[in-house]
Amino acid sequence: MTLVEINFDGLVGPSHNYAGLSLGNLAATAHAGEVSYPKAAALQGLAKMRGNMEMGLAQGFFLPLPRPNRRFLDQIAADVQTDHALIAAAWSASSMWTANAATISPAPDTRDGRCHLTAANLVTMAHRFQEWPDTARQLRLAFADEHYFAVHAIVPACFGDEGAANHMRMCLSHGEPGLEIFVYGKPGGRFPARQHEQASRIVARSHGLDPDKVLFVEQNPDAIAAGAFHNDVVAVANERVLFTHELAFADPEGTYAAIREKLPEAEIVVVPASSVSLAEAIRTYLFNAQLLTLPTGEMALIIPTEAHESPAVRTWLDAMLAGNGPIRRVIPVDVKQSMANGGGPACLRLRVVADPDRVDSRFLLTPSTAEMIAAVVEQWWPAQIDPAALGSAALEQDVVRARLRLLEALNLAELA
Ligand code: SUG
Repeated sequence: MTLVEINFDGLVGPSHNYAGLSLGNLAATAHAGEVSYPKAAALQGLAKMRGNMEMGLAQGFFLPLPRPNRRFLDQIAADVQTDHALIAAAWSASSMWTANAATISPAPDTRDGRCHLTAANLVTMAHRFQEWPDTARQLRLAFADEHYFAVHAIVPACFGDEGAANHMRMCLSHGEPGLEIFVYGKPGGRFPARQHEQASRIVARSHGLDPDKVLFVEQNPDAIAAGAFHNDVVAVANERVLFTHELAFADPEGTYAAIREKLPEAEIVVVPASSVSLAEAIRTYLFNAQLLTLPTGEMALIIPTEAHESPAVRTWLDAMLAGNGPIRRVIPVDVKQSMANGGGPACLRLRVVADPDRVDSRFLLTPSTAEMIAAVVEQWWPAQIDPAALGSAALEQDVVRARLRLLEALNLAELA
């Protein structure tokens, strides 16, 4: 059995829009009410996936969830004339950010030697709380083989859980046992702390992790107040490398020391605030990068173009590349449509370390599937959506049909 890291990106759904639903997510609130471009958004996401696949990396995807969500609309009894935010919530394409779909503990880390997945409850935001039943359904389909995978129900909804966006795994190589680092926030600040410490602890226990190979780390309250609503906005890890802003954690030195104690080979690359301020890190999403080990063994950082175009970030990255550090390549990608809602390259993917042969192959990207997806998106995805049109019957018909066409093309109509 060959364990590799598979990145499962969320395909951007046909109802992608800017409704300003996420308090504390500065990009999303800044773009509230703007016209969105679902077709361009989906093609940008697909281009990122193809780029990674062409570098020889395993690439998977998850399907957009059914929107507008009829079940949710029935539950909330919203009035289309007056309850705009609730209607927008039911139309949200937020499942594209699969870093929030679930938390994953790969087989080498768990007591029973299976890969454990817990769907995130996402209770803090109404538009995201509706995701988990359909997400769990999709996870159960993609990872159906119970000999290798255990898909858990959400943790009790009294404890907010935002999935892998607040979870990092460090190890010598993906297939070896790892150190799992859970990052939580403490409530009481300017913005909601979405990840509850108890949720992280419940996930760690139910995945059967060795308590010696787990860390629970508090996120810096100043980072949440500055707009880092998930830890993956200010830090990312891959194998033995942690790439982090100096203000990511409440106790940075204590965190680094605890990591080094458990993984002496850890390399911690810290970007000081004097080089890239917290505000610039959050504006550009430098850390919402995919830190990937290429088949050559080199590590590459897939950053959004917004980061690449920032003089402060660029100066720091150029110095990093000129030095002797573990990150050897920087690759910018254009995911501007997602970025405007606060979702960078790392938000758009869920990492699962597994044997691709054990995963339902309908969720794995190949060059021909990519072409098929692109053709469906080109033909059926709306070119643009004005948020004022959310709730309209004509638009509903378009987005429902578009998603069904995709499910049919991928032989996944059972998810309808
Ligand atoms: O939950 N944006 C998402 C962005 C999620 C980013 N994910 C990670 N950091 N891993 C969120 O805030 C905005 C939707 C709107 O306002 O229309 C939104 O849900």
